[in-house]
Amino acid sequence: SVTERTYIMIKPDGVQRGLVGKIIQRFEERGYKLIALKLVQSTPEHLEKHYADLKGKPFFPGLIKYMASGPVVAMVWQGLDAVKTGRVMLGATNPLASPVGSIRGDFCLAVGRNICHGSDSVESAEKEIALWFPEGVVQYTGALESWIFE
Ligand code: DAT
Ligand code: MG
Repeated sequence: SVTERTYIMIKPDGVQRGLVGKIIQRFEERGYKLIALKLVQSTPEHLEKHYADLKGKPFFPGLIKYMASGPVVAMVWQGLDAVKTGRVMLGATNPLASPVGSIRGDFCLAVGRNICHGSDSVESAEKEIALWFPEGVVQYTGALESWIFE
């Protein structure tokens, strides 16, 4: 639906490499509405909650260390089919399998340095938004909405 929300995060490598503006630009240009945004230095405890489903995977300790190694940009984007289309815009988990034109397909190479995160279902999006934005998101009317949605 038009009010679907997804949690998108620019990982520490995306921030360090100066890709924040480019990644935000893709979501803006596609027509999604930014309803929450902050730069955060996360902690291993918080990241273990975010990645709870992956606990036990061999790469889990390295993933937590990487994700806590610097600030991340936490964002919520809203709009038609935000979760699934957000994932398409990011590309595949492995950047080498990501099409050119996707964020990972254009900007990175290694699965352990894949620069961005996007929720994989509406249900995980709700959980992730609550975890990263306990203070809530911002509500406002997008001035261009009637030009982007029927
Ligand atoms: P995604 O980020 O595409 O949702 P995921 O939820 O399965 O992928 O995994 C979360 C992150 O963990 C992923 O972005 C990068 C890392 N990861 C996943 N599989 C990995 C692997 N086989 N080796 C190293 N890191 C991996
Ligand atoms: Mg995932």
